[in-house]
Amino acid sequence: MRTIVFATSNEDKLKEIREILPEAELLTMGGIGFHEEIEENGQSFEDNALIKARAVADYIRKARPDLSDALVLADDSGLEIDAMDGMPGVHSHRWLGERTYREAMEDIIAKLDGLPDEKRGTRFVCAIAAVLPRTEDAEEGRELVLRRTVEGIVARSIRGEGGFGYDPFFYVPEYGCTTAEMSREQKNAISHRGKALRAMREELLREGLL
Ligand code: ITT
Repeated sequence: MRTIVFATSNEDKLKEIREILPEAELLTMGGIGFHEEIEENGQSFEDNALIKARAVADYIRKARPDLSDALVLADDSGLEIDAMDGMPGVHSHRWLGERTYREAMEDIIAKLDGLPDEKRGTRFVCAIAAVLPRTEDAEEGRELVLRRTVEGIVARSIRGEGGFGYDPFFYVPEYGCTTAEMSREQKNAISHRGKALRAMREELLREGLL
C-alpha cells in the first residue's frame, strides 16, 4: 500500500480526503513529526499547494528517510466571490481576522444585500500539488499540480451544519441547497477538492504510483 503524506493540519479536509483515496495509507504532517508553521505566501492556489508539499517533502528527506517512498500531497483552497473581485481567494483563511466563519459569512451576505442571483456568483477553488518520490537518477522528486473548481452563488442566509468553513453560505442551484446541507459523499462528488483529488488520483494511477 502506498503511503501518502497529506500536508494539511485541517482535520475537516482529512476526513474528505480519506474517502477519496482509500487505496493509500494516509499520514498527516503531525503524524510524521512535522509541526512547523508553513508560510503560505504564494500568489496563487497552485503556488501555495506546492509550497506546502515541498516543505513536507524536504522534511521527509532530512528527518524521515524511512518515508522516502511516500508521495506528498497538499491542497490549497479557497473561495472567490465575483462581486468582491474574486476575494477572499488565496487569503480565505487569513481574511477572517478575528471573526468566526459565521461572522465573516454574515458580513459578506450583508455586503451583497439586494444583489440578484446572477451577481452573487462564487466558486470554491482547489489546487492539489504532489511531490513524487525521488527516482535513483533524480535529485528532486517530480512535481504535479492541478486545479478544479465548483460554482455556486452566495446564499441569502446561512444554512446547514455539515462541511466546514464557508460551506453554510455556498448555495449550489442544481442541488437546491448549500454544501453544508449535503452529506459528505454528496459534497465530495461535486466539490472542488473532490474533483481535484479524483483527477490527481487518476494521474497517480496512470503513473503506476498508486
Ligand atoms: P491547511 O493549509 O492546513 O490545509 P487551511 O484551513 O489553512 O488548512 P487552505 O489555506 O487551503 O486551508 O484553505 C483556505 C480556507 O478556504 C479554509 O480554511 C476554508 O475557510 C476555505 N475552504 C476551503 N475549502 C473549503 C470547503 O470545502 N468548504 C468550505 N470552506 C472551504
